[in-house]
Amino acid sequence: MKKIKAVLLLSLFSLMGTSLNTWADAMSWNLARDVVFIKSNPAPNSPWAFMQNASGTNNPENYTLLPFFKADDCNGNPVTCWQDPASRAHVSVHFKPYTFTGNGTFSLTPGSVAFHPGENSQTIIRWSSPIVGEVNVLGRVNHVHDTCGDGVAWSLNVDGTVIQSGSLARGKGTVFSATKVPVTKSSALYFVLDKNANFSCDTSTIDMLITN
Ligand SMILES: [Ca+2]
Repeated sequence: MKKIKAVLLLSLFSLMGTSLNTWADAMSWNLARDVVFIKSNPAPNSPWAFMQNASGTNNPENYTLLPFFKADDCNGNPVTCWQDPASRAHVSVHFKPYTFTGNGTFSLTPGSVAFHPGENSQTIIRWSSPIVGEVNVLGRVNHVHDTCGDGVAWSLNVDGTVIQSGSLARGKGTVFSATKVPVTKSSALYFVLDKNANFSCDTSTIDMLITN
């Protein structure tokens, strides 16, 4: 009887071990969740970074980090931001309900990641792969300031290759996704937001989830 109990316990621990190992290998990176508590730039151990591209050619070789960072309070608003005051490219994560009023109006919920291209630059969200394997990407991008301008264009790039792209008319949004994207620890995924021809009213929001 004791032997049977011992075998059963051994089997149970073995199953638990399998389960834990499987869980430990399953990872996800959720843009808003991962950046909402960032307090320094670059953030230690974060795969996310915020960039711009003023070259006119959509290629990672031309991307540069947004130079200004402020946690918790940016331009008088309860947000953490990455931006370039010169180009006006920016990425912001909001902590409280936010309503823009000025040239039209739009509202954002707490936890929203909002971004805007620069006057002559694309704004880029980079995810640098911490793993070797395959990843899946699911996201939604919404153009939220529908009062003026000509909407935005976007692309999802793996290193220097565009794997999806599109345009959003004013006030419109779309889902983007990719599955089984092979990555190494030198790979990066980039979400690129482009102003189209006109820079006005291009505030957009993004949700982005990467899983292995
Ligand atoms: Ca535009």
